[in-house]
Amino acid sequence: MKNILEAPFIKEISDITANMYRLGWDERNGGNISYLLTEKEVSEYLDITKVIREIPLGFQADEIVLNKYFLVTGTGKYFKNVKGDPENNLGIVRISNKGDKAELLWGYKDGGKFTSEFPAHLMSHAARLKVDPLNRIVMHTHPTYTICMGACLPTDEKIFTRKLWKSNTEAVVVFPEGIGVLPCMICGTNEIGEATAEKMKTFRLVSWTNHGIYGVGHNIDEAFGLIETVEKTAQIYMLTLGHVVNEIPDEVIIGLAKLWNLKMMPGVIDEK
Ligand code: 2HA
Ligand code: ZN
Repeated sequence: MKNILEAPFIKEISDITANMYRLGWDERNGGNISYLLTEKEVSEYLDITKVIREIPLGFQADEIVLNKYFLVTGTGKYFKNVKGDPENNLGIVRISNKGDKAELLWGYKDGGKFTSEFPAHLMSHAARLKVDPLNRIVMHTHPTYTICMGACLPTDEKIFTRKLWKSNTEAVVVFPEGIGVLPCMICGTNEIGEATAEKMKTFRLVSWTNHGIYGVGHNIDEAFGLIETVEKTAQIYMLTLGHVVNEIPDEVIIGLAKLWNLKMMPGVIDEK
């Protein structure tokens, strides 16, 4: 059996959490990541018949994630500490075949458990897997300018999407389907999980007003790249708010979508 601390997925999540902390997005225990692993990947490092503990989920997991393996950041744990101590700050769980429990195979060494946002993560995985079987990552973080921008706009995904597309020519290219928006809600609940997963049927990005953002992808780079592009664009928006003279013309946004053969979220730009 190989040493799990040398597994590429442990290295990737350790590197990205350290990076996100350094970006100032994940204060204290802010942010959480879940990474869908294959049985083959896990079996190279762990005896998958050895369950350390069973942890109740508190909700019924969707059929599509039953018996699936997830690497998940721990509740109350700090992104800045993951790299130095992966076994305390991370865990690998398998969703039980009844979908009511998580079977801990590794990690949460001090007796901890998965993030309080695991309902939103697991429900989002299920929603994305139904539209994109290659999706593996759900990433949640608190990027400063994205939160500022959400506070300055009505909770309307067409308006949020339009402001982003009009501020940075990369935006429409990176997320032509737009960004989903939820109003301010109580986090850590099944309700916000269900609302997020509903948005994930159409969007790879969901803004939680006054809180942060969710991004998904086939791998860490993709999920991070989506969020990073929103945050960079939100920074441009916030720094120019009230001063803009040169807003990106609608024709340029339409031209970019044509050039890259992208299907834009309807109703955001008047395509005439
Ligand atoms: O885990 O980010 O949304 C801390 C949070 C809650
Ligand atoms: Zn959060």
